[in-house]
Amino acid sequence: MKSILAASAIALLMVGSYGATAAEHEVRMLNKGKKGAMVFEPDFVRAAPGDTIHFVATDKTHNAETIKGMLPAGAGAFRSKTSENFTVTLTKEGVYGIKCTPHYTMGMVMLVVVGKPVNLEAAREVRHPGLARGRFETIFKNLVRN
Ligand SMILES: [Cu+2]
Repeated sequence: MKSILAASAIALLMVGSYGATAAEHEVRMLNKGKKGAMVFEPDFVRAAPGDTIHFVATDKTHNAETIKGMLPAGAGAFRSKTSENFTVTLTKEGVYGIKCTPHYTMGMVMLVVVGKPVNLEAAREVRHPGLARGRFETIFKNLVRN
């Protein structure tokens, strides 16, 4: 019993020192959501450095891939497997543009802002095909307003 208590106390201390501010965010990949067909829901996440994003394959045929030009300097690009859940921890501050590879032109995109949006201007200049362009315009407008 004593050792269990000691282990719990150590675990609590570790949570206190390492995990106090790290949050988990869930983004569902959907065929149909509140904003229409082929969406990430939510399509905007405000996070802190060290937070974790869970992409949930609620519907199949979707994935999450970083968009070229929409990543903070030094951040790693990623591309998840289609129809599978995917988890990523984001440590670099800045704006992360994310698309579903098969449904990019249908506007299946989202944005994560980690800490300060240090690469916002560069990210806004990236050109997008089809419906992705309008969706990003709306997301960026809301980001600047808030
Ligand atoms: Cu998709």
